Amino acid sequence: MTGRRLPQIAAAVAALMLTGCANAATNSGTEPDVDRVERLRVEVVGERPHDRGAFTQGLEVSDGELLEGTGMAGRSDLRAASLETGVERLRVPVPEQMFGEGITVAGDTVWQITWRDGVAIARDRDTLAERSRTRYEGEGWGLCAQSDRLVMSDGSDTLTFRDPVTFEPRGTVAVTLDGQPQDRLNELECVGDTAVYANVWQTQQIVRIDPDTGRITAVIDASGLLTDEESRTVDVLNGIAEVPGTDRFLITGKYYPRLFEVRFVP
Ligand code: DDQ
Ligand code: CA
Repeated sequence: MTGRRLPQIAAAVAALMLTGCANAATNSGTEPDVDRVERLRVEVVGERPHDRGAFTQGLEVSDGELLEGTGMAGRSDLRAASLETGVERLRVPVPEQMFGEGITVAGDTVWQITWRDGVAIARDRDTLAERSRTRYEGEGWGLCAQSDRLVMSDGSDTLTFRDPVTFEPRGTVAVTLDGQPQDRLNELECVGDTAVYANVWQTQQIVRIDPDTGRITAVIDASGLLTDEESRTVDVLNGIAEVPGTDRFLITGKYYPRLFEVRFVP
């Protein structure tokens, strides 16, 4: 029995090795390897103080302002500050003890979602005043806006697309790294319609996702931003905001004492 199977096993092993070699040959050839995941790091180009009392849940730059949504039941809010000076213009509370999560601007609306309350709040972009509310299924974590849809995370590997006006779901995509599910996707940042950045909960990693395929195209190591001393007083890295028209991003975290202006570089 064993004796007769051995040649088959040997043949299978040989076939596997040949497949491996064929792939290796393809990858080292002139064809671009579309599946290759870039490994990037952050280059700090600037920094400013960040409110150590802010449990940062959403971060986005809009019209020269930095919008920041914060969490924790009874303490959640939404702030708008000058990108130039850091001076805060407005701060409004999240009502009814709800736990604030991601935020994003779509047209003249700021959407602010909540963790387990199932409520998305639509606010006026200028006054940040609540205009309406809508309900959704499941948890709310991160949120960002493409030109014609919103992208939302819920702590799993699934991103849900939503209508930017009604908040109705319009489909989902499963996010993978080298073919394996990547869960714990948290704060999001849409860059154009072809890239969604997400920081991975409880890590110092940011991933760049192709929103149409769910494939992760880059893994960014954002560790080492805080001193050891500072690290002891913070929660997790959370918050990515593109500085529009530049190759720079603002990143921070929950209870972080500083906010960093960075570039993602090889
Ligand atoms: N999330 O932002 C990752 C979605 C949730 C973080 C919640 C961590 C604080 C828990 C506090 C307990 C309040 C029920
Ligand atoms: Ca963001």
